[in-house]
Amino acid sequence: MKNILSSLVIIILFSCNQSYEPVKPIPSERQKIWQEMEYYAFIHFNMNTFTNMEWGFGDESPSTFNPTELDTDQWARIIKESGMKGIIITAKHHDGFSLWPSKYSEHSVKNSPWNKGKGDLIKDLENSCKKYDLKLGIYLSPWDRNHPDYGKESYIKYFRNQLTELLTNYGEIFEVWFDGANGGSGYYGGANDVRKVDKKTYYDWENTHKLIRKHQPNAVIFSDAGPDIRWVGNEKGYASKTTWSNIYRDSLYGGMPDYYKFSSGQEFGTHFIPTETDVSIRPGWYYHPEEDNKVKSLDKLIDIYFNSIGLNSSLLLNIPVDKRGLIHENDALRMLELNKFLKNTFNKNFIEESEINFNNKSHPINKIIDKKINTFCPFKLKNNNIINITLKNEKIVDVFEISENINLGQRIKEFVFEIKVNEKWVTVEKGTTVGKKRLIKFEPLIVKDLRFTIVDSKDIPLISELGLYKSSK
Ligand code: FUL
Repeated sequence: MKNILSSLVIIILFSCNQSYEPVKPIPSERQKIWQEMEYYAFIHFNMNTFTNMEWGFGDESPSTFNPTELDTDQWARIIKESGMKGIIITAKHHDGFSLWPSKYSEHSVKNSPWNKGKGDLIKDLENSCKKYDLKLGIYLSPWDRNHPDYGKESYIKYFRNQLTELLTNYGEIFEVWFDGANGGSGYYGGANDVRKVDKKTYYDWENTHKLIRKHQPNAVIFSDAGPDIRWVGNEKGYASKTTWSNIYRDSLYGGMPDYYKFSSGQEFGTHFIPTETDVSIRPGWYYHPEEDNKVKSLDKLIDIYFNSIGLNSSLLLNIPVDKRGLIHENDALRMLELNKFLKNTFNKNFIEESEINFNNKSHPINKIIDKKINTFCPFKLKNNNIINITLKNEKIVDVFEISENINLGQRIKEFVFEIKVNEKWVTVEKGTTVGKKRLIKFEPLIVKDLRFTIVDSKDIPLISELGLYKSSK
C-alpha cells in the first residue's frame, strides 16, 4: 500500500513538473518582479498643486511652492495601509519644477520657501518608503516648459543629467515613468513660444534606456512604447477586455496620437510589454480644493480594480496630495475602504473546499491556490480543455479568478466560464485573454459546480492559480 501511494505521488509530481517550452515572448526578470506588485500609487504633487492647475506653463516662480505641513511619512503610511506596494512621484512635471535640489537647475525646491530652500522631497520620500517597506518610482516629464533649451539637443543632455541624479541619489528605483505628452507652447526661459519636437527621434530613447539600465538594472521603464511596461491607452482606469502583453514594439512611440488602437496588444506581438492602468482617485491628477467631494466612490474603485488588475494589467492609482502636503482625509478614507473590501473579498478562496479536475483527471488543489506562478498543472492538449470545479458544499460566490503561468508566455485566446444552475450549464462569461490574472465578477449565485473551458490557446495552457470568492463590503 505504502509503495502504491509513493508511486502515485511520484506520478503526480512528475506530471506537474515536466518542462514546457516557452511560447515567446516571455517576461524579463525585472518584469516578473514588477508583475507581482499589481497595485501601487501615483502621487501628483508639485508646482501645479499651488497654482491649482493641471499643466503649468513653466513661468511659475519657485516661491509659489510652499507646503506648510508636508509629511511624506503620512503618504507612505496611508498607502501602505491601503495595500499598495509602491509610490511613483512626479519629480518633475511638464512645468519643469524639480522636487529635489538639482544641481543643473535653479527651477527647483532649493529656491522655494519650503524648508527655507534646504528641502529634498525625493530624499524624504525615499526615507518614508524605506520606513513603510514600499518601493519608490519616479516620474520625470520629458517635456519641460520652463527650460530655455527645450527642443534643442542640449536639452537632452540636461534631461539625462537630471535623470542621473534621480537614479543615483535615492536608492533603489522600481519604475521610471515617461509621459507621452510632450512638445507645444511654453515659457521656455522667457521665449514664450511653441516648440514641436519629432517624438520619434528627438529624445533618442535608446541611449536614455541604457543610462537607466546602467544605474538601475532592476527598474522597469514605462512609456507608450515600453520597453518594459506600456500605457493602457486611457486614463479612466479600464484595461481592454482582450489584453495581450505581446506587442510589436516597432510600431509604437511615445506620444503617438492613435495609441488607443494598441490597447489590446497583439497576439503575435514580438515583445512582452504588459500594460499599466493609470487613473486618478479624483477627476484631476493634481489637487484642486473644488474636487474634495469628487473622490471616486468605493463602487467605482472596485469596478476599476476588476477592470485593471483583473484584465491582465496593473493598477497605478493616483492620489493628488493637497496644498498642505498631505493626503486629504477624503481620499485616505476611500483608499482604506477599498483595501478593506479587497481583504475581506480575497481572504477566503472557496477553491480550497472543492474538487478540481482537468479534462476529467483529478488535480491537486494546493498547486492551484499557492500563489506561486511556477507551480501549475498543465493540460495535454492545445484546445477544448475543461477545468471542472465541484464545491464540497454549495456556496454563494460572485468572483472567479484564473491565472496563466505567463513566465512561459501568454497562451489562452478564448474561454467560456459556466456555472450549473438547476442542473443546466449557464454561461457567465465568454472571453478571450487571461494572462497574469483574469477576474470575472458576476451576480451572487448559489453554486456547487462550475467549469472553465479553454476553447483556444496558442499552445498547451498552463494554469497556475484559481480562485472563487464572495465579494464583501
Ligand atoms: C498625462 C499628463 O499630461 C498628465 O498631466 C498626468 O501626468 C498623466 C499621468 O499623464 O499624460
